[in-house]
Amino acid sequence: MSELQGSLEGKGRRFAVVVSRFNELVTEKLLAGARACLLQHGVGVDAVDVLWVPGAWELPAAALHAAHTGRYAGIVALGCVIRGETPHFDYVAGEAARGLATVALETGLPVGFGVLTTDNADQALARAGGHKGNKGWEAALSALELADLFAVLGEQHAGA
Ligand code: INI
Repeated sequence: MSELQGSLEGKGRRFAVVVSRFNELVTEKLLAGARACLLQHGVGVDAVDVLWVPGAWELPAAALHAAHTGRYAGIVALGCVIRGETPHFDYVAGEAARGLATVALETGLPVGFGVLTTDNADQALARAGGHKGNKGWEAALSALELADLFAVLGEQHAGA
């Protein structure tokens, strides 16, 4: 029996952060958290590409294109969908989540999910560096861990 868990070492790896401008007051804080997390875990400052998109709806397509470049060990997707602001909250939030999961499964790349879905702006800000932490940091952390896990699995597969 063997147990595997990816390390959080980011040195030598390149990441794309796709981030939406909609609710930018919140998403810029998610971006700051994600960037700090990647840099603190050894990712080079020039090895983080930030790709801005209009809204959460556009995140999956941008993540898919980033994945297809073959440049990245992982992708971090950041957005903020607030229920009070839109009757189509469920479509935007649901499709962003579904689309990002599809990108991860179809490309095999880790996609950290840092899309907030909240009832109001206060709940979002609390999760973007406020008293509930920073979901951008958490999404970057999961991308780092899975990038390493997938690399280890790839090496094992090559050596098998
Ligand atoms: N996009 C968001 O990221 N968050 C939202 O809360 C939101 N609202 O409220 O509508 C939102 N809409 C824009 C959407 O993501 C697309 O950018 C737009 O429909 C153009 O395709």
